Amino acid sequence: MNSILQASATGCHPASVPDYTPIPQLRELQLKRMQAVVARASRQVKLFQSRMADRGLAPEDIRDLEDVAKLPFTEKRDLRDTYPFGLFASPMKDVVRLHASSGTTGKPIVVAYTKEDVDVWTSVLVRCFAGCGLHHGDVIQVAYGYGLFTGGLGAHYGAEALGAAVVPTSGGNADRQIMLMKDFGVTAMCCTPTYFLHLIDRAAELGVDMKELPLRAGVFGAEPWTESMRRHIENRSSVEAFDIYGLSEIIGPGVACECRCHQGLHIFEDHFYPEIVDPVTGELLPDGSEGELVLTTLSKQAMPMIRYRTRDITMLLTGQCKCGRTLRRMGRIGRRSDDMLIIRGVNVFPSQVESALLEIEGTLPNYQIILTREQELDQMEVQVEVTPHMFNDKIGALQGLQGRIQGALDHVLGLRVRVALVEANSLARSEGKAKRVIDRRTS
Ligand code: DLL
Repeated sequence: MNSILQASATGCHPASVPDYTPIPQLRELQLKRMQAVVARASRQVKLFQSRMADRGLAPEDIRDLEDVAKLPFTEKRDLRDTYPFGLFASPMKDVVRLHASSGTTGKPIVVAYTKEDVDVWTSVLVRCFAGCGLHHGDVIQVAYGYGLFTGGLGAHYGAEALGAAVVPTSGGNADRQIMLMKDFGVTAMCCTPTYFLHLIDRAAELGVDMKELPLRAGVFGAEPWTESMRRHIENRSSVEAFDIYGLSEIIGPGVACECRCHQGLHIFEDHFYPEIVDPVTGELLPDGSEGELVLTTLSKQAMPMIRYRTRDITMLLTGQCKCGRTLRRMGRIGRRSDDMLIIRGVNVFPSQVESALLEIEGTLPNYQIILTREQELDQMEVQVEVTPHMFNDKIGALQGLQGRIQGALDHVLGLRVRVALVEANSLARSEGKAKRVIDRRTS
């Protein structure tokens, strides 16, 4: 069947047609785009230029897709070291949007988009939604955060371009979310899976039966979740739950998404070139092996990313999906190879907590992060040892210190956390590496 017919036969939006490109044509397109992006980054991005020179590589050395493995990696550290605009390949006058995500210490990492980049981003989101069976006429509530986080605006533009009616609630205020879902006849919900679980619980408390709502799809991502969470969500509401994946450095949500077969997430390979590498050696692994996902943006203008080490552990699945899409699929992301935590969809590195505490007088460099899940929502408590002098001081001084720590953490993490002050030497010491994080969440 030709691809347009196939797309319409499966009820897809016309924008999904690239999902069915025959594989040889897709590989040809990837190579052409790979060569163009490597040439662009070599011309415009100093760091990439010098790494290519160090390896004695020129853009012309990329003759086929196997040559991609010769290219240098890019890491989160590179974004931090070139903060804020050092990896841009477009002049600021061509940039129409900036987003930011947590870095490993105080400063965030910054990502930029030209108008063409926003259009590509929108188009991949349309393809995600179409793959979830959504279309013109759906009412899509976007409860991912709007702002520097890519979730809200990314999903919003895609849903609007799909022809759906968008309800841009952003995160928070569960009672209002539930009221709008009910009153506006919302048919699809976009949010983190744990937030949706929280909404299910809250709806039950309010006497709203989630199974009675016209909701039929949930597009959940931004944090790891499991098959058992999917079952739980689908048993307690009327939604079919879809996994959507993405990261700011590459584009935001929309790098990959499940289709209705739920056999892995299709990667929009015409824009993002995937590889799986050994997380320790960086060596390329064959399809079907578990390892770290490495992505290259094939069409990004403002900030191309070459062989970006996502730190997300997954595998590329072999074989074709029953839906007929030729795009390769990846498995769920179950874990990361670094220490990044995801709390209510917000990325947090223990090192950010540490650098914030180091700025505050009266604290000791001993702290512990305790993660729990209350009413389906992640909670983070930071226990901080304070100097004996502080502890002997008046209550007011301790409260003042607690407030300062709270303020500093809110500022650095962009997340409300609890702060508990504890006496010096009261936190358990480990013999080797300090155990900074105690994760009591259960999936
Ligand atoms: O979380 C983008 C996004 C928004 C994706 C909304 C999906 C939905 P960042 O804040 O840069 O971007 O965080 C990216 O979150 O490297 C993964 O570790 C994790 N992550 C994102 N989606 C999933 C998922 C957005 N479906 C980091 N499953 C990534 C597991 C996910 N982890």
